[in-house]
Amino acid sequence: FIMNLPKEFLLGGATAAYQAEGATTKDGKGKVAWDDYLEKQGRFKADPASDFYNKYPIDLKLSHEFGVDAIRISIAWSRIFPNGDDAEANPAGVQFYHDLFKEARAQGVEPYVTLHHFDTPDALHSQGDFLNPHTIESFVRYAEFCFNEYQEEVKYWITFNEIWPVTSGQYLVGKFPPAITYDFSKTLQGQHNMMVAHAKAIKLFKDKQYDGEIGIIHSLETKYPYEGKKENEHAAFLYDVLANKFLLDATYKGYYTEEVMDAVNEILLANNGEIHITEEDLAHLDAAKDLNDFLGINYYQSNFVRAYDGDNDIHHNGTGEKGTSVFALHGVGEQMFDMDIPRNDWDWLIYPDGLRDQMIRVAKEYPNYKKIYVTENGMGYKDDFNTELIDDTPRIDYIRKHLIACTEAIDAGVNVAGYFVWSLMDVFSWSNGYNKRYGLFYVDFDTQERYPKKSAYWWKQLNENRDLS
Ligand code: BGP
Repeated sequence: FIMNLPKEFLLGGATAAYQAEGATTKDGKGKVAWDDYLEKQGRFKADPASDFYNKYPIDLKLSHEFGVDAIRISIAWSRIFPNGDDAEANPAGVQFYHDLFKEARAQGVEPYVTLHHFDTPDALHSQGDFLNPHTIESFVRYAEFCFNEYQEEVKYWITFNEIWPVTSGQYLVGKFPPAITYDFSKTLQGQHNMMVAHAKAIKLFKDKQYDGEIGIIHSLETKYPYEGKKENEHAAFLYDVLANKFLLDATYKGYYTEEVMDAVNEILLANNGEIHITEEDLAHLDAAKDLNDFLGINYYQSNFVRAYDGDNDIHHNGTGEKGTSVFALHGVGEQMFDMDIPRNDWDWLIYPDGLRDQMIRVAKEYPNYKKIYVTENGMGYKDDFNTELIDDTPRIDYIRKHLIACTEAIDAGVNVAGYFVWSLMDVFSWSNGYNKRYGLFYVDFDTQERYPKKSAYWWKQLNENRDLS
């Protein structure tokens, strides 16, 4: 068992356009559904967020200085095509990302670029988002534009960030626009359609022989039966299919196994839902199943699941009031919180073993996976600001334990190539606003000053000595 991180193991930091950039209406950027949704909600806005639109040279310089060798950035689709499917690209938006990527290269920070991170242009989102096939076509066209335009600067591409969280946020939990609840048909159809869009985009990338690598990011929270009980095993399995395995099958098998479809149909039957999967869709999935150069896993927590037959009942803890989370899906299962496992103020269970187990499972069940990066992992924490040193020891402990989980997976034979901490600097959180901080660098959102936290100094040292003990 290795306690040292391999020398070549990549250490990066993650961000996303809408959560970092601000400037939501600048230089011709088109609207996204979040703009109106957040305004109506009235709790917080995504402007100026971390003002990354203007401050990126500072964040990249800090990355360079503190041993952050790669940065996950996403392109805001609506900066490039304000309505998602415009005939012409918006020159100012296109230029912004050239400048950003060039600056990353100048600082020796490798950009890993996500094409879609929860921010479909409103013009397409309001027409059904990915439930509408036109959005699939528009996405592929936007992807091709980016592959072409940024081919000199970008060598690592990611099609989608977290298909399950975005579709469930939109159609099941109702915490993301259009805030629909308990609609299993839309949730599953949305997942499937986004996978078709992914398959088409990577096929195109490979057919046109762009230089570099391409992959997809799934949020994979490991589902364990509550109290290890037999009667809860099926619930954990159903929930795993819904959130993980449906997407993994689409990614790496190119079809849904009978076991997975049985589970999907059981969930849909219990909730009066339906899904449409055509032969043509399956042909697209099949053509792409061996083209993923890497899988990004975003991992924050695992879930312990108990069988549940009551009504759908979700309370999303979006305030950090510990103990308020409820997540119970009719005919699927209920998440339990009373185990002897630490959790943060948002009720996210801190369970590094789940990351190791998940990576081992992917390698075993999907042997054509090639390579894994942890593309997000980190700890939401209410940091106390002071000008001396922001002491975020619990975050350091969290990151260290999850990196150890990576070494355990490597030791078990899994090809884990790197880890991106969420987040590089503090950013805006979709459903929590600004009190749930994740960054190595503290952002004073009033002045937009950056301050390295204790975790940033620890990270710098880790990158040098690779010592996890
Ligand atoms: C992931 C998203 C990120 C980020 C992170 C933390 O689901 O990809 O965008 O937000 O979770 O989540 P939260 O901000 O809800 O704590």
